[in-house]
Amino acid sequence: MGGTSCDATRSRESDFAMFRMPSVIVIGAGMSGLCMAVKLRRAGITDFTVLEKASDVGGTWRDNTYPGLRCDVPSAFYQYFFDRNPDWSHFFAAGDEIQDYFRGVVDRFALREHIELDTEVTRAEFAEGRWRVRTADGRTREADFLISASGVLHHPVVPDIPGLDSFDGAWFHTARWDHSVSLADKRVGVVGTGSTGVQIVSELGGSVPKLSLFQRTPQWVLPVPNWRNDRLTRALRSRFPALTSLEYRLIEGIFSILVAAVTRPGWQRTMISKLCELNLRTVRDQDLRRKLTPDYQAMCKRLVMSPSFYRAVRRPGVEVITERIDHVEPRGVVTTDGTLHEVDVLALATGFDSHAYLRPVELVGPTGRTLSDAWSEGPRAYRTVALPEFPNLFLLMGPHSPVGNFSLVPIAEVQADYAISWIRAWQRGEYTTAAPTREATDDYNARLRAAMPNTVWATGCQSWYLGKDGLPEVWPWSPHRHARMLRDRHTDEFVVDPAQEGVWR
Ligand code: NA7
Repeated sequence: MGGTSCDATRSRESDFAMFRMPSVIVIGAGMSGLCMAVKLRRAGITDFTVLEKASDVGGTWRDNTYPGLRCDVPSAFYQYFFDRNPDWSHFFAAGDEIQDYFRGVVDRFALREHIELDTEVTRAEFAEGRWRVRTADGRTREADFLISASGVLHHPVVPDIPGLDSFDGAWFHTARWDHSVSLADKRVGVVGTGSTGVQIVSELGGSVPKLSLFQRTPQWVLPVPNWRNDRLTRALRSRFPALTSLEYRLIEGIFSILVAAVTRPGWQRTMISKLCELNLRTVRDQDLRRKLTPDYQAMCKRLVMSPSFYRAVRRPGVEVITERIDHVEPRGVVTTDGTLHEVDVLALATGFDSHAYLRPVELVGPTGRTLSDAWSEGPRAYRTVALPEFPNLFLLMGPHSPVGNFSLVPIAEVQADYAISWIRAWQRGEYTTAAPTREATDDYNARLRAAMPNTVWATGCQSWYLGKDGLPEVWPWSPHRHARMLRDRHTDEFVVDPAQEGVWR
């Protein structure tokens, strides 16, 4: 390992350590960026700025406003543990309620003065011991630390369907829903049957004159009911906050069954598969059931949770179309069998580029290495949170984070705590610049890859979990193991304060 040891650095710098106040720039004011901001504030760090390219906070919950939007993780577990809301209206909250929660976080933790909206980061370069962050308005800001919190499912994938631009009606990606288009009396087409497509169909099926669902691959659906939290429950939670903590832990425990099911073969996997099969059997129409039957294992794609999808597709006016889309023409969608499916509005529920991460922001490390170079073979990080040759940079929701059918919120909290522990060490004068070694990063990634064959994501289906090489790009073990892994800083796996440029490896 190049560079001096932490202890040596500490003795050299401890005299002024107590007085060091770091400056921090966070990219993104979504769920993980706000989490980081609260953790910084609570750590007594005052010089931090969250740069957000949009004109509001909330990330996913700001961008997605489609009909029927709900989180597919129960609200009691999709919230910060440090800010538990007793008032969730339903077991699975609707999108606007979650967005309100995140806006509320800004007020409850007095973050407003730290957030710069409409400020898009275009480039960040580490030079002379600091990050220089350039924004689209031409300004450059400097900071000791850079935290990437730019989200996982952020860049919508708009498929290259021939003729799409010739369509006479309105079309849009579901993450850019055009609310100026009234759906009353409209024939609506939905392309895609991930969680988004399923939620839209469950909401609109039967309430618009015609709904055509263009399904390329059927999904396994777990029918988890979405009950309303009555007034008494909410009052009790408010009165006894320990109940919200109990509920959080209880749901976390239930989710560990799901996590076990996705990460290794066993009774959990069998049980969830059986529940999905039983749910499918509620579709009595043999032809429809055949169309909706997947030919891969349950959970290989992200498991869809819906108590109402199979009811919705049986409603009058709803059609599941399994012929592939050939092209779009002014009146609607033409499938490969030559049939024209006339629609007035076309919603593309076609997912996101889950491997884009920070990009198109260009990161440049002290050796001149760029993020595009570093990730030419696909996104790889050190323990999900850092990158070799990019010192004083921490990633939230970075490559291989445990996002497979789990709540992203506790993951962001663990990763933010890890970043804080490094920043605190910096404050104590233990180091000035630090980045993980390439060896430690390679070792860790080799262990990850070796564990992938056990996971359900590797059992033979296409999904946004898979990388270029066909291997899953998610965490193959339990989220608890991820939390344990980040409990310690593992300073021996870092290059700390190299004597000269160029020894970051
Ligand atoms: P997903 O889960 O990535 O689903 C995208 C869907 O769109 C999926 O059914 C795809 O079919 C389909 N798709 C993509 N491209 C096409 C084309 N060209 N033609 C037809 N169908 C297409 O995205 P979601 O927005 O539903 O969910 C994203 C996550 O958000 C979700 O996992 C939750 O965590 C919340 P395919 O299966 O690839 O054949």
